[in-house]
Amino acid sequence: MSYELYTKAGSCSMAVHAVMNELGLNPKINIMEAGDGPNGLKSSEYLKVNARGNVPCMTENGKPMIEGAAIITYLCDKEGKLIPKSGWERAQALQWLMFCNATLHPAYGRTFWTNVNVPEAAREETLKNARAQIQGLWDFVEAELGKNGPYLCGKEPTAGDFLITTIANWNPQNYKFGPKCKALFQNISARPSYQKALAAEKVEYKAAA
Ligand SMILES: N[C@@H](CCC(=O)N[C@@H](CS)C(=O)NCC(=O)O)C(=O)O
Repeated sequence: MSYELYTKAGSCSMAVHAVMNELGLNPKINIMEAGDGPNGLKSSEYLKVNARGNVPCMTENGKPMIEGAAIITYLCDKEGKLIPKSGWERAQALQWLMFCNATLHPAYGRTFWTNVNVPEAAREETLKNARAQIQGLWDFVEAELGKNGPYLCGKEPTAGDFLITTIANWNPQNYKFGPKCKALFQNISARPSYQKALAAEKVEYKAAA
């Protein structure tokens, strides 16, 4: 199998990058940028690969697949790692992967959207509310890790740990992470697979500090 990954530095696609490294898949990495220039997400060349013009996009033997959580689930199932095969353990791993993908990521998306689209006069108040909601999600994660840590599903890392570690690094100065969250970010970001993704995307990891 030959794999390629289209990713943008430090974005949600970096979690797919780290998971692919963890699985030993050796993808060819294409670092994309905003806009329609060379390596642009909206360049005509990239739109032929992924008409959505976003990341992540993974190709397997030239066939493209989008949606990070779906890509991660497909690859982990195929390799038999990071998402248990069946039963309650699988349900828990999927719960946390979806929490990151469908709850935490969109909550951050609202702050990014506000920065660009809300007129300056109303922006700070809107951002304050959106950030308070994100802080509530981090407080929830901290409490859950207190019941069953040190990873989201207990003793061993699963796929969601890679996505949550990546999202935590988006403007980490705006949020207060508890010690259990920080320890999780530290453990995951120190793994060789994650370090390799950070180096390739030229990203500094700050959320564990
Ligand atoms: N639901 C999608 C969301 C993908 C997404 O929001 N990607 C962002 C980076 S985190 C992106 O490509 N933004 C640039 C754009 O849409 O132009 C997924 O999880 O794959």
